[in-house]
Amino acid sequence: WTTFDWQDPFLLEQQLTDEQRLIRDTAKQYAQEKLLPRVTQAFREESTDASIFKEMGALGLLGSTIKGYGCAGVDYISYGLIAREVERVDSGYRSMLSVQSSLVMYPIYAFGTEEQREKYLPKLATGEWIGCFGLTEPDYGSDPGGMITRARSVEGGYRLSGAKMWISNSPIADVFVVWAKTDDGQIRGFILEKGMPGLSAPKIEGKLALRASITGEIVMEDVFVSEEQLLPNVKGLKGPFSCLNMARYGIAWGALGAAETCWQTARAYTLERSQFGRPLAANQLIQLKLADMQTDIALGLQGCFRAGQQLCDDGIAPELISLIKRNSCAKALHIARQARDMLGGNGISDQYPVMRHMMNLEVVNTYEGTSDIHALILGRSQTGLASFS
Ligand code: TGC
Ligand code: FAD
Repeated sequence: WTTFDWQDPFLLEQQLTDEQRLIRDTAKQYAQEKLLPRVTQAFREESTDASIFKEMGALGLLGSTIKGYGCAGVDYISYGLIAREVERVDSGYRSMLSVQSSLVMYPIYAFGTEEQREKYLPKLATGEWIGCFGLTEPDYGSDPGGMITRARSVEGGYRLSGAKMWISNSPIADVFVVWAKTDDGQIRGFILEKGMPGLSAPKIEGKLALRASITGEIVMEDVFVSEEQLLPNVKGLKGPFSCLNMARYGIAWGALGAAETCWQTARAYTLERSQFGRPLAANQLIQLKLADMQTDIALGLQGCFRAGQQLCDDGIAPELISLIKRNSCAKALHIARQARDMLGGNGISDQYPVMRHMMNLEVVNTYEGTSDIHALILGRSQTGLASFS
């Protein structure tokens, strides 16, 4: 028998390569030293520090799985480990990282021309340019196939009209990857740039979650884009969904990072605080909650690791990504709610990170496909019946 490592029951640490550990340590040091000290204020004031993109870029954290074009070219387990470390501090910071990496750089890399890759990827990799991804519309969220945004063919290109809603980074974005239907009803991807006539991106005010990450709309009033701005190598919903596969995989790791912070905070707090003459942590009800947190996080991380191995090897089924995204978000949200409760009155103070994580995780459980939408994807996979069509 070996000794039980209560913080790492499956010894995930031993399953990582030296390179993966090094990348993880770099991300961890950055997140703890540079992001953690500013998150409370940023969340309180609902302010997004755009310089974070350049800081992440300098460390090779943006578009990190892409090979070439100034990107680090790391493997998918490393990408997951980066997301976990950043989200250990705040889901909003991980959101900034995932949108730039998986939803903007990935489609340009996977579906763009060589000219588009060379023009956009190096500046997105350094964080000099900030990107956003416009799929959701005011009337089409879970069902993006119904989108209204149109790209009408005109001489030399297209004119885009429509509105996108709930778009991370859009008010500060330089580059907009937007999905629209062309005259033949096909969904196609377009790269728009800040300053194009008819393009605006107003901020959405009053969010009670993910407040360190700016969110906005994308409003397009007959925006002209030339033929060169079309992503030529994909048609249909599989374009945006392929990007979502990558981002959802990162979220599955990231949400567990947030959960780990909540678990560790609750453990430390209940060891320190006494009621009825003994530490809270001495009570069975508290230990049960700690055991559940430990179990869900450890099993969840192992699932993410296995999914990462599949991505690195022969590829992965999107349904498995739905499974881990849904599982991580649901478990993390439950852990955050339990941790908040275990801190009593202090649990609602921003002097502790748990309520901020709890509110953020409401969003993480909703975006990139809600928990129930991922359940329906898994339901379809085992019954052969699509409940949503
Ligand atoms: P369906 O008929 O299932 O599929 C249509 C076409 O798409 C293909 N496809 C996929 N391809 C690659 N990866 C996947 N995961 C794919 N899922 C589907 C499919 O093969 C088909 O291709 P083809 O060639 O046969 O046409 O489509 P549906 O309209 O019935 O879809 C239903 C459903 C529920 C699965 C889907 O609409 C869905 O996933 N809805 C959730 C929407 C969503 O996730 N939105 C996310 C917006 S972006 C965001 O939230 C960013 S937040 C980022 C941050 O801040 O961190
Ligand atoms: P709806 O689709 O209206 O769903 C409402 C409820 O109905 C949910 O509980 C859902 O599960 C349920 N529901 C829907 N259909 C069914 C069904 N068939 N059966 C049973 N239940 C169903 N989008 C982007 O494109 N880019 C971004 O960068 C982006 N960033 C975001 C950032 C934030 C802070 C937020 C909050 C959202 C962001 N989104 C983004 C949008 C996000 O992806 C959508 O909010 C999400 O997909 C859900 O869509 P909806 O809000 O329209 O909800």
